[in-house]
Amino acid sequence: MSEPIVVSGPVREALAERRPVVALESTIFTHGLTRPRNVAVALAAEQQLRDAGAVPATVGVVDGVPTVGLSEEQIVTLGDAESEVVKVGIRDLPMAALKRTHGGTTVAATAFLAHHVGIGVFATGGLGGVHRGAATTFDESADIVALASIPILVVSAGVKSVLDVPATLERFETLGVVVAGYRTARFPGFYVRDSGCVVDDITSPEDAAALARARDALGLRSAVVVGNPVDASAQVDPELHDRVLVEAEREAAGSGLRGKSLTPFLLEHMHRATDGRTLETNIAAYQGNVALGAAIARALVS
Ligand code: PSU
Ligand code: MN
Repeated sequence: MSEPIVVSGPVREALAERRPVVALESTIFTHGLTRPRNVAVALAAEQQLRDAGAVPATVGVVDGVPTVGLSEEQIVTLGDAESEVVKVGIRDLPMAALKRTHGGTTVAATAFLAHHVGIGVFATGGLGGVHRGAATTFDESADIVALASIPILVVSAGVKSVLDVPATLERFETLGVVVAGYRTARFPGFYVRDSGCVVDDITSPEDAAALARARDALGLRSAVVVGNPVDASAQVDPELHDRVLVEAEREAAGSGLRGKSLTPFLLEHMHRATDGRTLETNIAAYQGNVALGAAIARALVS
């Protein structure tokens, strides 16, 4: 039988030589960002990691095969409007294998695959979490359960602010997920710097690496979530943000959207309603997280 998970040569070598490796997800460019910007952002993130002395490991599903360390050609294929690409969470991996589909992996599926092959650090834009109204819909992202059970370190700009951030932080607390604010004691709010929620702060990539080491030394199996706020100059005006979000939610509710199409729908609505402002913020936040991810991966191997 062939390998269930393919790891690229460069990623395998880097891991064997204990060089810094940072995993990147693919849902962010298959379902989160608009084309053709998406592929440019994905490739730029990889280059940013190389320039910072880390090896990029973009994770995705190619013809049903979970792949850690997509080639440039594979990134282009997954990000291309012509190919049919599904959003792949953990539970979608077997179905994608059966149907041999291409897939963009979510935070949950990326964390699972990256940890499985021995990667300790992962950078993304915004995490999934508890949806607003989840008390009746039960809609909470599989990212939550993944972060509760996969010992990886994830750098994000917080939980996507279209979600119920306080409820998500409550779930993290319940499930034992380690949460830290990078140079802030306020958990970041993805499109905005401050979600209004309080967290413990850390001040350096070495602090983040030390948290992951302490977690491992204790044998804890949960993720370390490092919340890294987007630059002040790039955040969405909080008032605009809240106004547009009310509309986005109303439209989503009106269209009866459920399941995994809800998050992409909300993000897309926010992008359109702000004339692309949130798109720029999303990209800026992602770049900041990639930079911090590289620094943490370096600290982890030194
Ligand atoms: N961050 C972004 N854009 C995205 C996502 C994250 O900047 O599109 C994706 C992530 O892959 C995350 C997923 O895991 O949205 C959450 O989707 P859901 O709520 O259906 O679990
Ligand atoms: Mn959902």
